[in-house]
Amino acid sequence: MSPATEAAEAFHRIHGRAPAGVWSAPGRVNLIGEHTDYNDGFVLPFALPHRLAAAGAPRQDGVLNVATLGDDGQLQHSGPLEIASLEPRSVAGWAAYPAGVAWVLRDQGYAAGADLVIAGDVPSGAGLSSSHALECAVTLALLGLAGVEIDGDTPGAPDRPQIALWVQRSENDFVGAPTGLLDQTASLCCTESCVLFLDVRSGEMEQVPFPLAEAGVRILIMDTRTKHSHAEGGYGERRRGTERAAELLGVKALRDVTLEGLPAALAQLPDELAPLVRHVVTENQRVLDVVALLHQDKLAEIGPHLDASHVSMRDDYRISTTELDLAVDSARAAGALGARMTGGGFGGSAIALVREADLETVRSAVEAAFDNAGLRRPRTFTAVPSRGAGRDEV
Ligand code: GAF
Repeated sequence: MSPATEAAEAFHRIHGRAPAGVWSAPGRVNLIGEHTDYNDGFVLPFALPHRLAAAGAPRQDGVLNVATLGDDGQLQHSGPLEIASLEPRSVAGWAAYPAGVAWVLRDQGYAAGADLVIAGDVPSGAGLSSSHALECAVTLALLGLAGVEIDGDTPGAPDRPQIALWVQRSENDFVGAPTGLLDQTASLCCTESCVLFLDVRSGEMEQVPFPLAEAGVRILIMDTRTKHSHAEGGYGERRRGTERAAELLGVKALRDVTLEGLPAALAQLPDELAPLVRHVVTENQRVLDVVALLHQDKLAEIGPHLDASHVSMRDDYRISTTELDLAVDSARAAGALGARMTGGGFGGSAIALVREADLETVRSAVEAAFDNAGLRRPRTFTAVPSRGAGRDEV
């Protein structure tokens, strides 16, 4: 059953009537371009086939009421959230995400209440952006229930990049997570069969074809099912480090440091900041190099850039973990063409580019490596670039 049908059926069970509509949004993997988004740089994500769907109906009393259906079939309820009284940090746990977007939409003049039921299959806590899938699905649902269809002909309707900025605001200011624009833009703007080349500074986007089947390769996702306790603090600390480095270098953002200017920039920086800058500057270049290879139909040749990206995150940005390194190293040793951790780091998932014929060998080798190390096996699956968020027919 699709997430949309599942959400619609659950809505019917809970509320005794059909929902007025269903909207869904995907999780993402980032192919390359990590921790570059908040440095005004480049990213290259694609949307997963995994989605979260929000089935909803309007309410007239200004209350947002959200229920989510967990993997175990259990429902969790947010309790009634009065939209007019929402304040930053006033809601804890998963309900902070839907409450946060309702808070932002209130400022945009959309303050009506809704009953929402969420269902879907984006793995949570896997670094695959389930929180952004939730935020994007809820945003589209609240807008849709207010009569605003983003791809329709509603006059003055916000476009997808505008909605991504609203979702970022809800995450930064309401939830309190200092994240960049990568995840919500991926969830909203990615398209089937393509990776999204986004220049975060200018907002320019290009859908770059990513023909995995034609190239005879697959992307293997390895969810290590780990999250390390320093994840929250570590992200903000890295972000502040890069902002401080930009300040010391007298540039608006690290995007303004070129590869040619990198040695001189590094010489000006304290030891603790130099590796962060080296990661961001070289990672931006790796995104450009991968896009250039994809433009030349050389998908199977991007592997070395994925490898270099992982080494840079492990050694310079210091956001990898034992499990992520083991997933990457064992996949590479078993014949993957390239591999790297994806997302914010400190746990979560790694990806490997694998020749179709080598897929099972690589998967088994990764599992064996975790067995031998006495670590819980990662959950592994392949994924193809899929459509972005939108309204579903059920
Ligand atoms: C997390 C953040 F939410 C993104 O904005 C991005 O910074 C990413 O980590 C690292 O590239 O997913």
